[in-house]
Amino acid sequence: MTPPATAPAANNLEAFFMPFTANRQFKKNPRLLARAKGVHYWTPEGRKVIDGTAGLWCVNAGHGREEIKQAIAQQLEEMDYAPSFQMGHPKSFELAARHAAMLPGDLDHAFYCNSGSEAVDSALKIALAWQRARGQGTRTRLIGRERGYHGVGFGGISVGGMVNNRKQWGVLLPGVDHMPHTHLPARNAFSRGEPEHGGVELADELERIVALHDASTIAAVIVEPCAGSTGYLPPPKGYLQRLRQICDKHGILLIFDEVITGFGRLGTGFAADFFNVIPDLMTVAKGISNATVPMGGVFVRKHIYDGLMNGPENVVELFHGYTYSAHPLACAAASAVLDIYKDEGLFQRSAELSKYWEDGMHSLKGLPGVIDIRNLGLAGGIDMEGRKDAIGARGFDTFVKAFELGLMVRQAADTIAMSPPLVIERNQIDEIIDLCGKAIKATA
Ligand code: PXG
Repeated sequence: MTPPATAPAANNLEAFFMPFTANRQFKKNPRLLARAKGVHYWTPEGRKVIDGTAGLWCVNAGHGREEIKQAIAQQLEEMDYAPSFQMGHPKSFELAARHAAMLPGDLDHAFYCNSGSEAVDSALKIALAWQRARGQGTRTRLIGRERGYHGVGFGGISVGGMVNNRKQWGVLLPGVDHMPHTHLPARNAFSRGEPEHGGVELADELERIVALHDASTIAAVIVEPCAGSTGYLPPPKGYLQRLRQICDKHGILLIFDEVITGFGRLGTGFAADFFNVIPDLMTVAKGISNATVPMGGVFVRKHIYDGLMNGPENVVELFHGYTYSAHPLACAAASAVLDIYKDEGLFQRSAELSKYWEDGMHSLKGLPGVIDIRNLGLAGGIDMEGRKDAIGARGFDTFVKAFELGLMVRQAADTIAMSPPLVIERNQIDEIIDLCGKAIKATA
């Protein structure tokens, strides 16, 4: 008998070309999520999974927030879409003013886009345009860092430092250089919070790069204040402060990629607050809208914005933007999320929980093959000894095992990273740590 058209195909997973996924492996043994509320997911069969990663570091206020849902629905009712090129809608200006008010220093202007990758490419373009506008058009070089993740646009992978994200795509942007990464396990293994050693000397590597290329060729330096995707690498003490000094000395713009650290992950609004270092440009995404509607942004200091407001008033100052820049639904969601962050004091909550989280993470020291544990704010990374000749195999098995046990974690090679929603409770942190420990033991 021919099955009715509505019956599931033998393998109806085939058509979706999944991002950053081993498609064939996944489709043989899929891990599906069908519902979410608070700090939990449920599989289509109804199995409950605790969200140890806030989705992909993005659902900071927890899943299924009614207030956000209502704000999006109301906006959809009022106006589904409006262009932001030579037109505007009130919520975009309102949101930018709210962001400017909560940002440190004179980060007073917001450029909106739809993802972290777009935010990074936008920030790099703003940096180049600003250098040119102030008569320093020879400054075209961009400096990133090994192990950095700045999304997947050509700009982002060029300044990024993850080999797998770069090697398939040829020469990338010309004129890019990289500072060394900040992971020094021999000196800093099992650090709690910011590692003690190497901060200033690692930042001084930027001086070496300046000496090689000359400051007059360098537009900007971009770093994640705390590297996320690569396995969570908090910066050693003094590192970011020193980078700021070197950039100031040489007229180089400093860009913080706060796609992960922004909106409360470190227990402050932004990493810039946590480290008391104000970048010239800051990229955000993820927590900006609690991942309900895709959104990203570049926050820009006053002198950068002012520097671009030159030339005749009728001329477009930055030939850059997206159809969905400041999409009304994204703006409505982002504004509702700000209310939640404020009303529930979630950044403060993240700060208060971070010590408990730190103790939980470090309680996994001593498990088989655990060679480093790091934490900062409400996130952390665990390095495991890999299997011989199979980099990442143990990490992947641990991720799968955790999911089977009812915990979602992230895996990068043989590192496990976790970053729960900021609404997590202490007993739920205990559960996450317990399940993570079981998964690590099971794959030893
Ligand atoms: N910058 C940083 C610092 C990021 O962490 C991006 C830019 C790009 O954002 P979009 O929205 O274009 O994906 C990111 C994204 C992981 C993981 O496993 C991390 C990200 C995305 C997916 C997975 O750690 N970060």
